Amino acid sequence: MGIVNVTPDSFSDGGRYLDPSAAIDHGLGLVSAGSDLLDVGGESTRPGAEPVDEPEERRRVVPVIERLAAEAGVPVSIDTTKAGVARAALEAGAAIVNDVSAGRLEPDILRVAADAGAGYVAMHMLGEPRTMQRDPRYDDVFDEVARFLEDRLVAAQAAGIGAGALAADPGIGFGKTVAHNLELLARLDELVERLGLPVVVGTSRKRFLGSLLRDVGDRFHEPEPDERDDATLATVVWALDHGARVVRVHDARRAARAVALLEAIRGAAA
Ligand code: PMM
Repeated sequence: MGIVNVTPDSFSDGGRYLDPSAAIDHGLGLVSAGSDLLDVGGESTRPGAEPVDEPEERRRVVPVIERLAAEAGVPVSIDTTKAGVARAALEAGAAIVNDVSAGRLEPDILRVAADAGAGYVAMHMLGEPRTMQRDPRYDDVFDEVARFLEDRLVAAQAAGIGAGALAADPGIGFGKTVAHNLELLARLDELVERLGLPVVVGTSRKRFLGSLLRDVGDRFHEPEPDERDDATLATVVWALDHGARVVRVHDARRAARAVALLEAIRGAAA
């Protein structure tokens, strides 16, 4: 899943694709580079980010989705927590709703996805983006994330989304310390087995990768977001080898090459 952020303030690519034609070109480029899905978002979920109102979010994403849905040749998802944005995006040709609130912020988003027969990704987040990284705490991060996702998937089905249209995401970096992110990745195959549906993982360029490299020792400095694609790849390969079905990435070319190699090794093992 290639990321198209139509925002001025996303943490790694904010402002680069705010202009619709730049975002469309970027999305088409991600597909040429190997993306099988495109995820278009108009509101940054960066820790501390300020919310965007619905008309502005719609204004950012709808023209980009219209063109990408018509031309990219792959399904397009809308990364939003707002029911009205999801509806407009689905009317513009999106096929999937990627909701980092899992329907907690605007419960109607579930019905919007159900009525359109769209796919729906429910992601775990502790709290909300403005405050989620202020001292996140869990008694048992794995169990709490798994339970949350189970509950939200039940709510999604109750709203009419078919079981076959659902996916879940542990929400790496959304109200989680480095240790929480590591435990969720380390136990990903357990999560996949417990949920019994496709799992999406988004680690691309996230801050915990920089923190981990810094903490490994003084051989590495802490890389800036756009220097984290190699670290991202380690987690992409890990995630796919531990049951993830979708990885959400900024650098589709590197990820697609890693996937091709992983598949070659798997093919030889079979
Ligand atoms: N991460 C971001 C935004 N949307 N959606 C899902 N399903 N999973 C994620 O991990 C996720 C997401 C934040 O990253 P960005 O600002 O680079 O888009």
